[in-house]
Amino acid sequence: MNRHPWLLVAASVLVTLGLVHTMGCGATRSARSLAAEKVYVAPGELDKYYGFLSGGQSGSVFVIGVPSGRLIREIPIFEPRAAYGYAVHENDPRRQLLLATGALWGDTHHPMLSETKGIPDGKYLFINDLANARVARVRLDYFEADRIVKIPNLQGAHGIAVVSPDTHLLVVNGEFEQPTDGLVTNPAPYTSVVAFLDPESMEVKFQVRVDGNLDIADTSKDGRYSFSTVYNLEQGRDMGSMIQYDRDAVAAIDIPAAEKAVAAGKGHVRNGVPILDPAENPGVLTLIPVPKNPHGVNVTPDGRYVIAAGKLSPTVTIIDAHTLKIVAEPEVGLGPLHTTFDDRGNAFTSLFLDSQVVKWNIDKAVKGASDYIVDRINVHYNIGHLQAVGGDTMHPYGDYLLALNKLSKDQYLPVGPDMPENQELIDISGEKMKMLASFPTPPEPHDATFVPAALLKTITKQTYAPADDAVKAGQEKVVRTGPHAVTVDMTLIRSAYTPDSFQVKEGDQVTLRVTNVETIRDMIHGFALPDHNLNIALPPGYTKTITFDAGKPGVYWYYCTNFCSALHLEMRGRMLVQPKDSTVVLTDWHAAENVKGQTVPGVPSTGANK
Ligand code: CUK
Ligand code: CUA
Ligand code: CA
Repeated sequence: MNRHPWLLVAASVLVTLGLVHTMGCGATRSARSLAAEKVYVAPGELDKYYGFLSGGQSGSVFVIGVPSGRLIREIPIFEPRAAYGYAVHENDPRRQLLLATGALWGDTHHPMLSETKGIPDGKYLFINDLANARVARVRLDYFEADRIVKIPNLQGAHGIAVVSPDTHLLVVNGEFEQPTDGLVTNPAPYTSVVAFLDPESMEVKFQVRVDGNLDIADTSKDGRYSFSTVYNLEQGRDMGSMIQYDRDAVAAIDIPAAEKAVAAGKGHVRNGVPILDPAENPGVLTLIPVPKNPHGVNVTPDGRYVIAAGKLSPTVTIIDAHTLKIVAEPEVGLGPLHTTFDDRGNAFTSLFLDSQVVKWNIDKAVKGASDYIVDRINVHYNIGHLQAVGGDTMHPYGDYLLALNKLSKDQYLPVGPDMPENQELIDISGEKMKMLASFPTPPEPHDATFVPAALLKTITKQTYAPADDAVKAGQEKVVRTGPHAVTVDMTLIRSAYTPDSFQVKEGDQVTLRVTNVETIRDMIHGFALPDHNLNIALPPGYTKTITFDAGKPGVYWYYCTNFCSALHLEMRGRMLVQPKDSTVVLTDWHAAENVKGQTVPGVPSTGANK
């Protein structure tokens, strides 16, 4: 079909008009297109980076793609999560661990990647639970929390950091002060501790006592110091008394000196952990006075400086990371909270009250030059953390920065009385920062850290190696192990359960040991049992053992909750629960049922009644 030339002319005029038409946000359409292009990831293409966002009060970690902002995955950690069959049943060992270490919820704030030579090695992601003094370790090859530990003598596990450059230790700050001797000598002076954990055993090696609430942590790039902000040097118990001093402190702990003191037996052991009192161990703790109720503390990628954000002071304090002397205190704006870095000597500080990111040049600020502020960009609104890709390592990438904003106000339609939580992605590759995109993620993304997709690709494992307790195909069985106990060894593979039925009696405790014997990736099967609160998910090779009460007499269909094949809906089986005193012999469907107390390996429908 021929188009009239006039139509083409009209169309090109419209396009030209469109190009210069100023959009509501102040950007021209061409600026929009450029921004869109920078965050567009075509179907089938990969994001350049994977970002790990702490989920705040959701107790999880969210994984997003950068630059697309796509939500890729959720890693449940401190809370049960039905979507992943995680810690759902009351007898699930993970749920019991969560309860034993505090609660079925957590408040995750700071995701930290393990490092080798000052850059992420893709081995672990550590994440704190502020509320219950816990820290978890996520294995990045499986995207799964493999350790969750409770830290003794500490309340409010807030700032965490790995000791650079090789993850020698993990640092955890205690925010809420506790009576020094518990309640033994009440009223006792209150104090906090900084805990140092072995990243492999996750054991707390030692703690150092520091008075005043400990906030955020970072470490020097040479493994010498940990730095923690202390905002309540007043040791006030209410807000008014916490903001009396003009200066609080950055607490610098000399890690080798502390280790030496612990090795020499200088620690006071409490709940199995040696605690060093700095008064008895001079040189271990240095308090560097910084204004005022300081919040973030971030070490520059080259390891030269420590930047403490003033929060109630419009300044950041620049501290020499080797001499621990203050070298400059430049003004940056109102409510400075956190700082991150590019690879060209610039720092980016979040300004909570100004709702801005300010870019400033570190060398110029140290030299006292007047033109150290490079740029400012508005964010929407009330930014907390910000993180440039690699800004927390020795080798930042200098391309993208994620602003994690506390409030989104007019950015989205209200969702009920609430507004969605908001992230904004900023291009920091040029002199001027450019806003690229804004996207919501579930509440409350608190802080973020990133790995290149190219690294993740090399470490991700796609199947589990069968554990020692794995059930092998052909060795499925149903065994009555006691008057009120039945063990079911089960396997699953597309798309059937073996056995696909078993019988128990009312009052039985059923121990299900179930293995997904698939050997290819992405073949997760679920095991959901109606009215038994049982919902587990089994990745390929994975084994799970769980004991549950048989429940009321009846027929219960267990079924697969994860789509696995065209016969996914047919993937199910029956648990037949007979009444306690029943003598009925159930013979429907499967003749092999009702073999009294016998084990018939390999026969799918082995009875275990009587
Ligand atoms: S603290 Cu909240 S904005 Cu928990 Cu990371 Cu700075
Ligand atoms: Cu297995 Cu669906
Ligand atoms: Ca204070």
